[in-house]
Amino acid sequence: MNQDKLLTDAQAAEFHSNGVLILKGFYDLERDICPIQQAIYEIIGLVISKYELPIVRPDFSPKNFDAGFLQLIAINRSYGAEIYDAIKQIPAFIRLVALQVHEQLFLELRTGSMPAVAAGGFGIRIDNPNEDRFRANWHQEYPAQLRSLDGLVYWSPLVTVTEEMGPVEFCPGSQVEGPIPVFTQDKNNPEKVGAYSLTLKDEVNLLKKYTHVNPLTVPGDLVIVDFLVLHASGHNRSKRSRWSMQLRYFNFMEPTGQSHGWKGSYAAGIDFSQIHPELCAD
Ligand SMILES: O=C(O)CCC(=O)C(=O)O
Ligand SMILES: [Fe+2]
Repeated sequence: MNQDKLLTDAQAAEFHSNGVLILKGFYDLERDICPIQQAIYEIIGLVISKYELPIVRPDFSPKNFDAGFLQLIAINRSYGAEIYDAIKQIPAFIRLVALQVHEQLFLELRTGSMPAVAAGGFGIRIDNPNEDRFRANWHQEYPAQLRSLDGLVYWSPLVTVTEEMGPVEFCPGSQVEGPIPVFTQDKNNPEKVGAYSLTLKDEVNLLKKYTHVNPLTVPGDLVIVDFLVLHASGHNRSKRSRWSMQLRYFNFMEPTGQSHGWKGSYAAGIDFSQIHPELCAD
């Protein structure tokens, strides 16, 4: 493993205090990010051809890799789901998931850990304008992912995120709450299912206790998020989808994860309430 540290002491301290840390320009755009954007462009093209859609696109560039996508989902929203499921299988994306720097960051932030990649815990979100069904409610990552209590989300945008696109909102410092009980149904949004339906017990009061930040990021930036920090999707009120990558790492050494055998949550077909009945507020 690389002996040079990736983080300064000040950055590590900021992460330990806030539960969230932004590393500007962390990835090499040409090497790490552009091949993923190019493959998404090609897959959108394959779906346009397959359904013989009357959509004409400019040639690929990293700035317009999603050209045609909004027209495509306007014709049929299910074409978007086809693309969403496909793109997490892009080899360049899987290479990014497994980059050694992710393991090294974990080791620097979690002393004595043995880092692990959360199976089924990586993907590429497409937050479409004015679409609420797949917006993440205020949540902690742990109930939605399980694996281990002290995991990290590595979040990185594929587009320049503007205020109108609804950047992710965080409550710095809220990881000190520890795991918070959740309701397994969202009464206000009955269309939400699985991890999307979880809602925090006593959400209103919890959210008042902390300041909220919603940092703007650009491709190449990395946001590291503690599995216990409160965060939520913003509302995309722009005219472009907000494309972003999520990778999740956990720690084989952490006792709660060990006790349930590092089980996954909804995406692994597991009923979270069976593993942690004490965290179910229903
Ligand atoms: O990108 C979003 O809107 C939410 C991301 C999130 O909750 C996560 O990456 O864990
Ligand atoms: Fe999350």
